[in-house]
Amino acid sequence: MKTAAHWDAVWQNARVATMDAGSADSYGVIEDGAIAIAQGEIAWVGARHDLPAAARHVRTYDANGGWITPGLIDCHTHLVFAGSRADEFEARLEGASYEDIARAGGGIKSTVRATRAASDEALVYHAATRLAQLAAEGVTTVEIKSGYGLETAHELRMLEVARQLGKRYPATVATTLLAAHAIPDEFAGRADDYITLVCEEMIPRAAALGVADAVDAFCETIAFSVPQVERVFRAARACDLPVKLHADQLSDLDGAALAARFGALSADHLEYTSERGVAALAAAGSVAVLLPGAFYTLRETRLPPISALRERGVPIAIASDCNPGSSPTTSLLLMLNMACTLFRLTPREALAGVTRHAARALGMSDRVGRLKPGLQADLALWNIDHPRELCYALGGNPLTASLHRGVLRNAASWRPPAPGRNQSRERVSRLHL
Ligand code: DI6
Ligand code: FE
Repeated sequence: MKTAAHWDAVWQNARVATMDAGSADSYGVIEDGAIAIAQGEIAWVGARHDLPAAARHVRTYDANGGWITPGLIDCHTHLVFAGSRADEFEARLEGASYEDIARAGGGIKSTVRATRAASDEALVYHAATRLAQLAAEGVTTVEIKSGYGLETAHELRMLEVARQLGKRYPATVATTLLAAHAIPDEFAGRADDYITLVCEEMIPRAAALGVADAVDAFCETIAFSVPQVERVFRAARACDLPVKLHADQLSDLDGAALAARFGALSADHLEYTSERGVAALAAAGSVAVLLPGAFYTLRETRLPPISALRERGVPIAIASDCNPGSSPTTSLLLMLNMACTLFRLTPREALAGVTRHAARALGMSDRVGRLKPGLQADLALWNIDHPRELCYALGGNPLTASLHRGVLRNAASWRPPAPGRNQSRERVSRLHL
């Protein structure tokens, strides 16, 4: 542990919610707290009166009596994509069904077309804009999935764009290969052949290039079957990549149990998950990631099995699922409110869902998600009277400042210059793939 002589900064005059497990109130409240930072890591957390005497010589920042929580973590997004599906939103309100739209070539496929056609610069620009919107509400770590390329070069390009975001902007980015998201037109009627391509080419290449931290799949009647996902997971395992799963979102295919069999970091959505599936998740130690934005947008009425998850002690995370079809949102604070209002999570459960449990869903518990010595100094400072207010408000943004790896950041200045209008897909390989 670094002594005060090596500290770079001390934040004080703060009320701290460490979100560390085991604390009596589960927010981990320290009234009149202080946090010391050294080389981008948290060096010390505690009550101000316990600060060592040498802290006097360290540069001190005043939190003005506000609250400090861990930087928030959005552990399930599809942040990199081009185009908008507002036309489909409008068409549905004028009577078209989701199926009509898909048959007319819309839905996920329309986003695949727009994403393939977009230049690297356009993809970075739009994703950076969304990342800045998340960051403006205190998000310091974000998971980003591919899945709108559905072709080796384009899937790898999406992951590379996500990696670039993590290098260019002050946020930690975890990437997930979701090549098994939909069956591309080129493989219509040949889903097994597409899965072969995913297993034999996409996963090994993503692993070799180091652009994927995990592998995900969409297990659903309209997407991939259990045996197809098992092939994907075996290929991931052969490359030492952990897995996650879009499970039981629209029907119960026993997706949660499938994820558990492979020791998945998380199983996500879970509206139709059975008791058996919940028991399997508990035994495997997988996190249940709930996505209230998709539940709301699709006007789903079947609730995820919250009480069973609680009873079995399955850690629950909350994420935005930011995507242009089923969850067009970049507000994790709104997701906190929806998790409480729609799913009846308590504010402390919801807040754990975007901090310590979200970190676990990414396999990053030793780096982010709590205020604890040795973890990244990712902090969100809030003008609130109690952390429950982060869940209570429907809109508004009480963030006053945030730090990523100990550095104060300004999300408002992130937006890169807008790319020219006519850049197109000759740029596919520019990101050294
Ligand atoms: N489940 C979802 O809700 C999104 N992907 C998935 O597997 C939908 C993505 C989209 O409609 O573009
Ligand atoms: Fe998703």
